[in-house]
Amino acid sequence: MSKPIQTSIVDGVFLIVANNPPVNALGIDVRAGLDAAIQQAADDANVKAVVIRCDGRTFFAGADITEFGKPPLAPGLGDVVTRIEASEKPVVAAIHGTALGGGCEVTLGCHYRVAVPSAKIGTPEVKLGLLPGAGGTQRIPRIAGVKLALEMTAIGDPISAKKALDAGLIDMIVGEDSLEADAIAFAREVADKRPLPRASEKNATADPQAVEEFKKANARKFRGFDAPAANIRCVEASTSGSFADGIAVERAEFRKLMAGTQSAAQRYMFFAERQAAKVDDIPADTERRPIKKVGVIGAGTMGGGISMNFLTAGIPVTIVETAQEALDRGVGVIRKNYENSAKRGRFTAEKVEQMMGLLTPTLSLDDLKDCDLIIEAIYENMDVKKELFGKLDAIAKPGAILASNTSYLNVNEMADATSRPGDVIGMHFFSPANVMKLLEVVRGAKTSLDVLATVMALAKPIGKVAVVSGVCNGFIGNRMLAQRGAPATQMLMQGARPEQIDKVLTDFGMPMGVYQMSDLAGVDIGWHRDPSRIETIRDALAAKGRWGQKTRKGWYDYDENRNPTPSAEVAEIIEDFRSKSNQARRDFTDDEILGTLLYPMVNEGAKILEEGIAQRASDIDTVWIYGYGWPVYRGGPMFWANTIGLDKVVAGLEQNGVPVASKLRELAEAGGQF
Ligand code: HSC
Repeated sequence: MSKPIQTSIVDGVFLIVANNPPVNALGIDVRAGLDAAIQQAADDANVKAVVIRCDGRTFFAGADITEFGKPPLAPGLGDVVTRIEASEKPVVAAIHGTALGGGCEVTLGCHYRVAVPSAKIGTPEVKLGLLPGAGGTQRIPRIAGVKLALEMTAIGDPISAKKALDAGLIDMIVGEDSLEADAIAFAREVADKRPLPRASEKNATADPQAVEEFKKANARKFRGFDAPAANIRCVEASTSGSFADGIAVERAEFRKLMAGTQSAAQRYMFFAERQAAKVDDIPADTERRPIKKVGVIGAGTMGGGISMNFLTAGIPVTIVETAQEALDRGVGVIRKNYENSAKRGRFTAEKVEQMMGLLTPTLSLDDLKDCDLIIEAIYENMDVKKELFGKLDAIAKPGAILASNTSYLNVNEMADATSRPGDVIGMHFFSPANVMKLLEVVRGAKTSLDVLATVMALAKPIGKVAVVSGVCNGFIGNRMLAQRGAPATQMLMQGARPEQIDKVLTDFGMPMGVYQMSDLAGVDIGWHRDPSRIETIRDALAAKGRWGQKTRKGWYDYDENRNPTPSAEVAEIIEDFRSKSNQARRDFTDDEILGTLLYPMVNEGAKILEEGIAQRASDIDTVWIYGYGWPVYRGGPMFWANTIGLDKVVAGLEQNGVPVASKLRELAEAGGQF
């Protein structure tokens, strides 16, 4: 393998070029090479200035995350950055792609920075439960001020080259195709300028009001996470003492985060998400089918949201409904969603028109004949779906992929209603489908490999994280979700209150609890619709018109702004059921509620692995993070179970009389982990 750092001298400028595919992560060989190269430039009397550039698709995208959690190898990145900054000869960073994390910190150690217009610069460490630990929290505020430093470090989204230029984080935008030449010319220009601008020698001005406002504005977003507050503390430290003092704070905070469970969970999820895209038995050379036009059947909430994913990605969509009114309504909602996004500054009005221009509404299934992918998003009824797939079989062109957005039905049955079951697959989007990142890709027994490969690859351009699931009732996510319903009811029957159960889940970090979710979805979903037939608490609620948020009362009472309050009527209904069933009332601790609800889900996850429905435990975790809002700092149910201890999970299940999955028991007995 060639060395990751190559050097040469061009017109008196020492050119350092890194090449460490795929993203030029700053692993030990890169750091050592950089360090040696800077020394070499210092020692060479013919060198007047230095340029650091990267080959491949991007400037350094950060420290090598795979090294984290292992014994540190010298030189550390902080030391390399210090050495760059200490150089007596000007060092220029030549940035393209994404200068992220440690990559951004390398640029901040440089005396000057030039970038191509498409470059992005940022410190996303907070998304890994960390902070920029190589001086970033101290240098950014010294160059760009506290306000931007807070945003860049505690929120972690990269900024454009233009914004970086305005903030002083880069000195010049250069030609998109002439980065190296322009950077060398720039270096020659500044070669004799002294003193050298060093970020560590600047002062950052304290701005307590900006800090308070920032904390307040993001309180909801930061809830439960450790890293944002640590980033904020570091930025504050940059304004109150020397650079060295600030670095000491940064180092201590970094070490604390690195040793914690949250960062371990978030780093695990970084790789889990990327791993999920890989299907073990798809050969790398599998040819994908081109997807240039998509058909969507159903213009309701799901169909509309699904269509938006493709329109936003620039892929034309033909959307089909059975009645003009429903079609118009669906198209109207799509337009309104885009216009609202435009109001928030996400799109220009022009872009909205462009995307709407890609949409063809129709009442005729025949108009789908030239689509490469057709996704049905009609209501969940197997007979109706089978009939539809039969029709599509007659209409769709050869090679078109036929997909169902079912959230639990058997995709194999739909496939068998066609003469081309190899072309049939499940694409389970989550509501709202234009927002939620998860795409559960349901692989039927006969789905061909190239169809699966095509759909998995399609996820990225439409901004989704794809996870493959085998066929079973509810697939990975909903099958596990279903496990918490019965234990929750059982707790109600022993005196727990709906709001108490929900609070345990939201305190854990879930976006909502069992009963809040039921109220949002509709208490009446799946109800038999006979008010005189009352067999469950849910039947009693539905019979009284307590159908959830839509009727302003469900498990909770709602005011006009849909704010919930616990309901006395519901408490009475539950108490009535409890006393009739002769169950004794008892108290529940939060821990008990949590284990009672979540251990059965972990147990089901183990069965899903046993049956080969999910390829790997990390795929299950990816489903839960991106489809159900499981808090990423807890790493998904399977990772979370590992942190709790599988023996404790088994004991909790046994105590509640839940049969333990053999895979879970075996792992627990062997002291293993998922
Ligand atoms: C950091 O920099 C900490 C510093 O502050 C230093 C602290 C020093 C502290 C000392 C104190 C005592 N490492 O995403 P893709 C892999 S933290 C290793 O599909 P894209 C990725 O797994 C880091 N591997 O590509 C995948 O591998 P696979 C801060 C990394 O084009 C492949 O590269 N930086 C890696 O869609 C392609 O990745 C970040 O958080 C890394 N840093 O997106 C940036 N980055 O093919 C993280 C990627 O085997 N990276 N890989 O699956 C990204 O956001 C995206 O990868 C890019 C590219 C936007 C760079």
